[in-house]
Amino acid sequence: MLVKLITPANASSVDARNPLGELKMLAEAAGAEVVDGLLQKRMKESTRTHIGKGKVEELTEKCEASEANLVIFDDELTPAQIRTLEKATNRRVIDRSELILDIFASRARTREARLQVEIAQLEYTSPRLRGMWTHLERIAGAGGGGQAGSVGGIGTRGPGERQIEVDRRIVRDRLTFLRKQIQQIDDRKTRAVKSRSDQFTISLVGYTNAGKSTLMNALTDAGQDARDMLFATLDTKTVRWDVTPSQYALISDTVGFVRNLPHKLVASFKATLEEAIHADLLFHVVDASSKDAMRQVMVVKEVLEELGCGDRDALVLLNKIDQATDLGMVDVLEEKHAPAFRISAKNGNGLAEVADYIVKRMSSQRVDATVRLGASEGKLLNLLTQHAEIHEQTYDENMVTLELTADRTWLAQLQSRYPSLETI
Ligand SMILES: Nc1nc2c(ncn2[C@@H]2O[C@H](COP(=O)(O)OP(=O)(O)OP(=O)(O)O)[C@@H](O)[C@H]2O)c(=O)[nH]1
Ligand SMILES: [Mg+2]
Repeated sequence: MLVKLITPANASSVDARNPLGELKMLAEAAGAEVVDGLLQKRMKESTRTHIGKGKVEELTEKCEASEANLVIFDDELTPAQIRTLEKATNRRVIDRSELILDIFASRARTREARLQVEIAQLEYTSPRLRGMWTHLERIAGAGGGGQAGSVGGIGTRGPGERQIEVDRRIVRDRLTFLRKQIQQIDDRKTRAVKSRSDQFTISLVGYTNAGKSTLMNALTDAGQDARDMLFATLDTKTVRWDVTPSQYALISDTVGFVRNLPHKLVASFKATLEEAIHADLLFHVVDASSKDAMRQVMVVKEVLEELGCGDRDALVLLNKIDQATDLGMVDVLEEKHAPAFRISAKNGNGLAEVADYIVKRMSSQRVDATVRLGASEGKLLNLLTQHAEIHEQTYDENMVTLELTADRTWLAQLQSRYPSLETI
């Protein structure tokens, strides 16, 4: 059962045509079957029960009629509200943040992602721990464990089961332990990302389901999971994109964003998004076929701000142009975020133009260098004279020394292909 309260304060973030649409997709992504929904318009929320007292009764009746065993609220609830609502409806009650954390818990594959989700879940749920004791019995009976289909388990997967035997102190100890582990991974990750500084790096960011992974698959042979579902991608993956036969960039696919992403989650996903934070360029992929595109663009920008990369250079890619219907909106987006590209990751439209743009971008970073190579290395010498600007060329014995200006990434890539090319 989905519930949303609309107040003048949150009205602007509500999709008027389909107020419960995104919550439904999130619930389904967590493996729940949505049986019904309830909306209430009110001047402000009730401190005790979030929705009004009369609505709580209606909610209970609806739950009984539809045999719903879980109630999901679109807005954040206080631990006290959750307790009161659970008692009144006699059902497990969770809010949007807990739902998102649960999806992440069931999708996290790498050790790093698992640690991050567990930290976020513990941080989010530990203030509510007092409340947890009251439904421990139900949690134990719900068969959490993270399997899809164990609907009663939503909001309890991941560390949920563990809370049965822990108290706050143990939670704190566990958090300290997890943070230490993640710090080690973070350090390693920062080093790995920094070591790519010779390369041109691009990071795909965007609202969940915008088509980031599909784009990555179209450009490379990454074979990313690109199903029509929210948060299909959770772990960052970086692969090589051959922009031209002789030049490549490193491109990273990252976790999608969603509105009201729990803050704890954003913080703990910083390491996963390390690529985005250090990338030379962001590809901001937008689902241009969504009526919600304008708002989604804003949400992505907000999350990027939170991550401290709001000022990163971003190229807006208006994706799914093959099925976009509101072309007026696409025009507006294009104008506002120029230069933006209209693309279809699915049928490949517009991708050649993006590649051209990237080639230009990569060439705009020129460096002066002095290099040395064997005089007999004709092929390499040829490449250098073709692609770099040579200022001076001196021969001694059987070596050539060149003073030149060239693309930073092109030169780095040439050196990795020809280790005999020395820089002085
Ligand atoms: N028609 C059309 N569909 C597309 C296009 N690009 C992606 N899709 C579809 O949109 C859905 C989501 O694509 P993904 O690539 O998984 O999206 P994502 O941004 O990686 O999503 P998350 O990883 O879940 O955040 C899939 O069903 C894709 O087939 C496009 O250009 N045109
Ligand atoms: Mg994806």
